[in-house]
Amino acid sequence: MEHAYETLDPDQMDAAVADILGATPLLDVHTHLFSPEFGDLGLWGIDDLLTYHYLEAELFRFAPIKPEQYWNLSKRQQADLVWGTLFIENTPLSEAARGVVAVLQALGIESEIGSLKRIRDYFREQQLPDHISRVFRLAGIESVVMTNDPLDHAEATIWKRGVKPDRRFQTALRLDRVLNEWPAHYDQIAASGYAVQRDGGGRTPGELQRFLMEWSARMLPVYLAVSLPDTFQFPADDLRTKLLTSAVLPSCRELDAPLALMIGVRRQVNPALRLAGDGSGRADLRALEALCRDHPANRFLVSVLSRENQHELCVCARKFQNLMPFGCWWFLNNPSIVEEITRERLEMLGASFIPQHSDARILEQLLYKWRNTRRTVAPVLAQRYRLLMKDGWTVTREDISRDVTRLFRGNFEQCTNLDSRCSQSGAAS
Ligand code: RAT
Ligand code: ZN
Repeated sequence: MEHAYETLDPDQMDAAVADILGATPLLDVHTHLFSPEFGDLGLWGIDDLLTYHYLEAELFRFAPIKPEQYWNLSKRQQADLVWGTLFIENTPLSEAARGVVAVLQALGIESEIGSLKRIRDYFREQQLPDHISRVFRLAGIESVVMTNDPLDHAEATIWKRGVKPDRRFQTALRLDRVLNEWPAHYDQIAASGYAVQRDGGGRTPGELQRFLMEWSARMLPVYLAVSLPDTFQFPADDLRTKLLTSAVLPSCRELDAPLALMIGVRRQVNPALRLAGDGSGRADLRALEALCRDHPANRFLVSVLSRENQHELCVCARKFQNLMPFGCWWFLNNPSIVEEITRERLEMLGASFIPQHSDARILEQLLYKWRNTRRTVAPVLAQRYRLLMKDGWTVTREDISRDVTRLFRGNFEQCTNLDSRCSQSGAAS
């Protein structure tokens, strides 16, 4: 148990872990951000921050306005209403609301009551490229992974122009429309020259693979991804199983890329709220066991939305080398729940998981979401080290650094096999 390096005392642990977490540039493995090349698809600034769908859901709890009336307002009017309701008439106590306050503080903007004009002036003066660099630096983030949908018309048009995203923004090929809404979208794929059918029959498997490979050549995704309902079953006698096994999983193998599964969303529980109208439900993780067991040559990055599924996910990860749990997703991204899940994962998986991603939709959210993550994870990690020391192990700064790097970078790099894929393709990033 001798280490060559300086060992730490238990009472130095909180500060040491916080320092190391603060100084390590992290990878954000799932966001909805876009690099500047995607123009207006990339959201930033105060009006986008205030109209974040997490805050819109909260607005309807505090203001009598009906969703239809809200959607008829301009974005600026919506932002005024959210600000007035959640920040002036009420205290911004929720995580999403506190997040806006933390962003303003991180950027050095004074947010005295009623100063929305001053905040808007600040953002109007920013030049996007410099602003992005500043936000990344202040958030301690090296790169983020976008969510890229080849069946989104506006986005696909930009890709077809041959865009090469800023290298701090990596790509993930999103498959929700393919795997969850095939009957509504297969004709879009067919219209672009692939012989796919509504029932998934005929030449569909090969042609869908060809579609995925061509879009992957264009996007260079670090992984393919899909969100799945709480009712997800696998294998099942359904179109999703057919498309997964005949086209998506083989494409992932050919690309040597993992498939990210985000399981447990109940889309449009209240459609009137649009993006804010989704809910969560407990999933049957036997489906995940079957996927990992029956497809050992595939790798899976997995996040589950229901709090009740978290322990089962850890158990499942102990059984399958090809499963990498990641993040505390969406309704779970609250300090109390992140703390609980992270502790559980450390206890069951050591450092073999990815603790968090931001799911940021608006650039500046990186500031509060990563600040919160560091704040919440640091004491949980420190407590593990203290327990280890009590049991007779010595812990050095180098140990902590190695663990933090593994948790927030190495596990993702290993799962996406980025080093080897880049060296094989000669790619620069
Ligand atoms: O967290 C969110 O912003 C959700 O709206 C979803 O986008 C979710 O993260 C997803 O990727 O489906
Ligand atoms: Zn997301």
